[in-house]
Amino acid sequence: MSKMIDINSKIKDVIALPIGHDVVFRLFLQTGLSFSLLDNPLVLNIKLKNLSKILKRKIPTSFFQTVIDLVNSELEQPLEDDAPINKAWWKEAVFYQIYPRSFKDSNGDGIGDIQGIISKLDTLKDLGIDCLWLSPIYDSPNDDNGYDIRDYRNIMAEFGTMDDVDLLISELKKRDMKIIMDLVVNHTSDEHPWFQAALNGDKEKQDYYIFRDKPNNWTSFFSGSAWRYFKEIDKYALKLFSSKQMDLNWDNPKIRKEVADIVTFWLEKGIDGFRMDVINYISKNPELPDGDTLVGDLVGFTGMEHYFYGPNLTKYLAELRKNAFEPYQGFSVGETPGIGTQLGKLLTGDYRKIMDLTFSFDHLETPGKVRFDDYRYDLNFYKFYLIENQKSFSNRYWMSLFVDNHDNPRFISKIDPSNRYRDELAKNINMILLTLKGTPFFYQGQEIGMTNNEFKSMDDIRDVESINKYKEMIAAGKTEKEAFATILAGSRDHCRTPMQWNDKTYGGFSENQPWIKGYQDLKTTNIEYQQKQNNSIYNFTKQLIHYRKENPVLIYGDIEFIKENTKDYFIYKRKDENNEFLIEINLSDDRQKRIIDSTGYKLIFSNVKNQEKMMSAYEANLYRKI
Ligand code: TEU
Ligand code: CA
Repeated sequence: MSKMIDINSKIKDVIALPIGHDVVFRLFLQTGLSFSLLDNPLVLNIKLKNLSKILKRKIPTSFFQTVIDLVNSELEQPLEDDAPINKAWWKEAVFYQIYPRSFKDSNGDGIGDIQGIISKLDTLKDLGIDCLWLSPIYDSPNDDNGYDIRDYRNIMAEFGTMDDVDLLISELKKRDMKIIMDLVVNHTSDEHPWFQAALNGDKEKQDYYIFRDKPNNWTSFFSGSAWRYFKEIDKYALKLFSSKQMDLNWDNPKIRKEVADIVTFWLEKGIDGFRMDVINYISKNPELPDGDTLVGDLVGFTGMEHYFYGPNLTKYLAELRKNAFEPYQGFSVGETPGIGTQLGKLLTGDYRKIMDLTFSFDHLETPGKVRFDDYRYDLNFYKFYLIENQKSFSNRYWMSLFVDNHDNPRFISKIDPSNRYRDELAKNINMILLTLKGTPFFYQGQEIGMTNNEFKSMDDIRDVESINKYKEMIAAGKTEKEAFATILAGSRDHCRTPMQWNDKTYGGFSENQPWIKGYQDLKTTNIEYQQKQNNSIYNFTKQLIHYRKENPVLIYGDIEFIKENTKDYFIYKRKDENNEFLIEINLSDDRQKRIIDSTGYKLIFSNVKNQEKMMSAYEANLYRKI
């Protein structure tokens, strides 16, 4: 347990506490302040009450109180000792996220489905995938593409039936593959029978949700207020996401029991675990106080300090793990926006028994930028983030490694929208993911270098977040052109375009017009073509995945960073008593001098054909010590 902070505490006392550490990191990220300030003793010794000096703006006292209360709400420190690594299948596995709607359509209705997934299992096995993560496939009115669930024990009709799912599970087992599903239990659809009953006056079911007579000032992640009014019972219900995604009341033990039953139902069926949607938002400050407006300005959403690491979060999750996951040894990875390194460790430390991994998003935008900004991502920031985390993770913690998912534009497009070095860059990133210490999660299309989509107008856009945001910008006076440009920069639809299997119409995804249009190059950006090309992104990634499996030092070995302060280079070693690998990466599109001596090493993988005297753009090499 550590000391509480107050207004006279210094910055260094604040960042010594886990919430303080993560919030300050987030603050620096959000405002674009240089992280090197945090190495400066003068800055570290500034008292909280003098913060306005470095932030160069007036700060109201209420802000300080909010921060102090928040930081003091978790005094536990992540345990650091020299325990050996606990081995686990999920530390060794390569995961692959499928967005079912866009993966493979088996019946020509333009919508991906479960039979489509089954038909591609051999390809995924060939690539070396060990475990699939399926975005939600449950019955849903699809306001947010399945993240609004109407029935947790039934399958979305467009995707197939429960028999299809049973077949999928058995086909996976045949291939010695695993599967995790998406557990979306921060909220349900407003069409869920519980919510419908609540609207019909069922008092017990009303207590399943968060109803109030008056809204507070919290804002939704999908624009506007976080509250929706229901005239049926003359009350407002909390909805942090779309207007059809109603937040559940986790303080009600009945909800916790319902969730445990859902988890048990699926684990009993034979799945291997869950990715848990916005799981760190489930415990809200029961008083639902207004959010601090300055905090809201800084993080982009008002109210977050009252639920992003709520008072009962770890208690409810530990209970869920014990009651539902442990009997089946189910694996869990939490999607945890806003959770940084220290809180992540408190959620995943093996001795804590809360969850196995988290997805943190702190690396997805460079400091001072948000997803909807049009800018070029600097890979030096990814390196900085990775080194920070890899260094702070002792054997009790394990890191998830990912760059793409269904909520973000394609990472390689953020780095270089011109696609000039598309192949080199895609291989470079895939090499980083496969050689660092942690569990890699690939997103469909990443194995063939799929890039952002060239949507032509708002008519091409499907995502509720983008549509709401567009309307909000128009209402605020932006021109259609300006508003569309913003959507184009950050839309989640970029990575939701149909998976490209071959160069035929619709990329072999479907016989008919898909539910969302893809405008990408079909000739070479498809699985069939790249499977036949020796030096394709697909084959590079595949060989590296298989090589990682054959060389456990790339999984459990130590990591050592070299010349870590040298800009544009990312160089590290993985080693144990018997093996040593050296990874040498150019993070820029410039040619660079070679700054390490690789004599005594053998080159095993490279994303360039011929190594020249200088390193070429985005060159990435894996060497093995002879
Ligand atoms: O995402 C949660 C989340 O906070 C973001 O990734 C979100 O999409 C964005 O930042 C909003 O500004 C999860 C799911 O991954 C996402 O697809 C769902 O829409 C969301 O939860 C609600 O279930
Ligand atoms: Ca279909």
